[in-house]
Amino acid sequence: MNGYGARGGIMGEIDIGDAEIAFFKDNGYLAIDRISTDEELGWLGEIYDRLFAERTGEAKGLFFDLAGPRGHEGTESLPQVLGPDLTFPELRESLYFRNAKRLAAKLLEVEALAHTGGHMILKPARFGAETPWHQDEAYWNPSEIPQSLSVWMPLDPATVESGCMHFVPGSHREDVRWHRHIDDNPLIHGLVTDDVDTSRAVACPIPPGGATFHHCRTLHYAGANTTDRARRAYVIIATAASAKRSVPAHRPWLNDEREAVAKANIDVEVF
Ligand SMILES: O=C(O)CCC(=O)C(=O)O
Repeated sequence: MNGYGARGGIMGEIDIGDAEIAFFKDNGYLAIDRISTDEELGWLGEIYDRLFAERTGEAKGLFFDLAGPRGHEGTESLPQVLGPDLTFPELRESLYFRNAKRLAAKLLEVEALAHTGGHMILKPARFGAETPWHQDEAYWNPSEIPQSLSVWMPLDPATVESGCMHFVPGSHREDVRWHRHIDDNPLIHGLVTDDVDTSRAVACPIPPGGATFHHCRTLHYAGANTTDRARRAYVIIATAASAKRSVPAHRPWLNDEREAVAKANIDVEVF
């Protein structure tokens, strides 16, 4: 199997079977071509466009450019909204959110999730920057070993040209790589690792309303958007109970960012 699966049930409830679960376990990612309905995508798109047009939560550090330095003037090339469900709690009742939670618990092989949150990443038409190779865990608390995955749903066609996801199969079984901030600028939140064999990478183009799942250690990347249409993506992060590390992992890039933001006197919380 190639990582593509999922069956639609009644009222848009999507399910996956043993083959998809086994594929995720082996490869650290999975792609399915349906997790929401076209009708719901229309509604989600309205909320999405509003959050970005209003730069929701910017003063609190919830809206910023993932690929540009904090506090810079000018158009964002990779704008992101954190916690859209804090502004619109009804997002948590969406078919997408409910399917994402249920399928995430199956893929993580847990009865219940400890936490689910989300963020939205926009690659503007012709201008959206690449999301460089990274592992999500590199952003997170170095004292924990998370049991977590992300569900990534595009609201527009996700193609190689518009910025679909790429994964390195099996990398979820490896360590968290050394990361640095994009352009070696700790005022840029986005992280990149140079320690990746891209010849092993697999691109996962999917239609709007499809989804990819990736483990928090899976190396992944999304290219720049060179098309005439925006590439909107809504990501849900699903986490089961995490274990504590006896010694925190060495991730100095996390402190570098906090220190750089404090030194530049930028009054935002770094998440
Ligand atoms: O949407 C993107 O460009 C990248 C998304 C990503 O890196 C993630 O969901 O972890």
